[in-house]
Amino acid sequence: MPAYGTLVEVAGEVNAEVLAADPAAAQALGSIDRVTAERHGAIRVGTARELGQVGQVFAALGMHPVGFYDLREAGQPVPVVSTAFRPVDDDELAANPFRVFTSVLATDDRRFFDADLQARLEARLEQRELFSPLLLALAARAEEDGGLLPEDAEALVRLATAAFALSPEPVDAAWYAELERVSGVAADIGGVGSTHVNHLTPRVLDIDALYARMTERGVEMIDAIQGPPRSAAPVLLRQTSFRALAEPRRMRDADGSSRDGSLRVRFGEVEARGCALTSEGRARYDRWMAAGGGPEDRTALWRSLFPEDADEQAAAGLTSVRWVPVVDRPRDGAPPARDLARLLADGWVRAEPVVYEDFLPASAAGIFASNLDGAAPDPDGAGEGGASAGSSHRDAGWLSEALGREVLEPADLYAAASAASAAEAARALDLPPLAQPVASPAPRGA
Ligand code: OOG
Ligand code: NI
Repeated sequence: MPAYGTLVEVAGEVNAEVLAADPAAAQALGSIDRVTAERHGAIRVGTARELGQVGQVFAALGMHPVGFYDLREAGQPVPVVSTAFRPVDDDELAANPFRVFTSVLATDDRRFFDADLQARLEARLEQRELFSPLLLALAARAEEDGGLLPEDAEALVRLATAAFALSPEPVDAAWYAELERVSGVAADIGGVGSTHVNHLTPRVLDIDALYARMTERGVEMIDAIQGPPRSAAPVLLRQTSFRALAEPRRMRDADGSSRDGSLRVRFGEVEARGCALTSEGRARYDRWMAAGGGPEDRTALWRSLFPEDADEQAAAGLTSVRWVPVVDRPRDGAPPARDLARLLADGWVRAEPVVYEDFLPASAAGIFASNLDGAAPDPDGAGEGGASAGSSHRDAGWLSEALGREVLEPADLYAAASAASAAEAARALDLPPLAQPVASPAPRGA
């Protein structure tokens, strides 16, 4: 990955500094071991069949499809829909939450591909084999048996690693260029014979510091950090990336000869994670995203929607937290209240943030778009019409069917974690079941 070493080095420096300044605060959203090991990758495939195979490979590693992202609907549309494969159990997330943002091309979407191009594209995709039968068989066995013998496990890792590596095969230059006129992402998927990890993203504890330092080192970053503004009580996800660098690739011309060429496809990205949101919290984020305005207005709007204090956010019902009983709190006569916000204020419980483990569609679109060569194509160009005419049907149900596995809903996972902790806290404090704080609607005029 171009400049990956620099990115990981700078992320490590920044994390060490944030940790030294305040170890407890630095680890509020995961231990330094987790954060240091934490990566997300991104891959792109062409068909429902290929997506199903990806699902099998990741299932062998305990990674499940979570979330549905429609990048075709973004401000800068890309002809894919996506999910993320990741662990879902608390223990596994705490140890290593490795996730892979996985996109599949919508070849039947008339806003991007006319019927002729669709047919030629699908014919090529049907012919290629991203994963060998042996890899798929080993993955199925690993999933079924909950593991493999050491030599089989080694073979699985070796085959899977090779399947996600950049291929040295020459690229059909004319075909690649034809797809690139529709979308650089379409070319990266359908213009080559295999898939590859597009980027591998480390996590950093201060993304503003990282952005400045990468710029100082001469790496050209994209214009902005995607996601919410900087905050003392971060929520969701902030991301930034640097532009894809030209990498040498062999190109094949129409006469069958091959030559040295280059493609800009793989890039570097970094992320900072915050607390997961409740449905009201998410509604506020969506409202903030929809609001226009310059950076200062947008930051002011954000501050009016989200308090700058993690406990206040939790008590206001905006964030998903684990309610942890404070068992050694002195009993000073007054019985504990039967209300989580009150219990928090009175010191009977602590609110531990549930880390946001997923992605953001608008940020993802920004990351995709900022790394494409040239201007974004007109999404209405290929098709017969307006913004949503010609869109092919895709939703979480479609993804589940393509995968043969249920695509989980992130909000359900966060709500379940929070509810389970509330039930445990109630038991520990000898209280009846405790409801989550209910958020009031966002302040008017905000
Ligand atoms: C995926 C782009 C989105 C993220 O972190 O939101 C993404 C891609 O480039 O394949 O990686
Ligand atoms: Ni990414």
